[in-house]
Amino acid sequence: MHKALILNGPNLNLLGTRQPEVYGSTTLEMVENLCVSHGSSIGIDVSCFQSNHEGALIDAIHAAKGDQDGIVLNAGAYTHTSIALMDAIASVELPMIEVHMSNIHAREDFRHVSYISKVAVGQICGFGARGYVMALDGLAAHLNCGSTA
Ligand code: DHK
Repeated sequence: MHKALILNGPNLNLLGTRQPEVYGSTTLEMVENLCVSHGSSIGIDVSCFQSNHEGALIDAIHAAKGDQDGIVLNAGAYTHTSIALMDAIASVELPMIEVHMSNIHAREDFRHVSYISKVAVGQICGFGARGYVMALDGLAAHLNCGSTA
């Protein structure tokens, strides 16, 4: 059985009440429960962590090396700013799928840039909570086949 970390960044603890017209009504707890149950159905043991702090997210990425087989990351606004998170992912050499609830490409220009994408296997955005399930499927394909093609 593979192991994957679902890692959520700043403000995602407010899912469910935060701008529901953008991020939907699904809470972070619901997202995490969905990931755990979907993971077990496809042979992935899922752990979840959320932090509003860049350093705590970097520490979680470092701790995943040797413990996890892959990461599903919604870095929130750090997506668009954090070279440190990008470097952390590159450093641990774990496959990472980037997720966003909203379609960042259909929003403000500053959300179109993702440092995270540069070190991601792929990006899923615009599908709300379902995006995390799609990311786990993508990670499973990558881990089982060495690619998502
Ligand atoms: C979440 C955030 O907090 C924003 O800063 C990103 C992302 C988009 C999301 O859609 O999940 O720009």
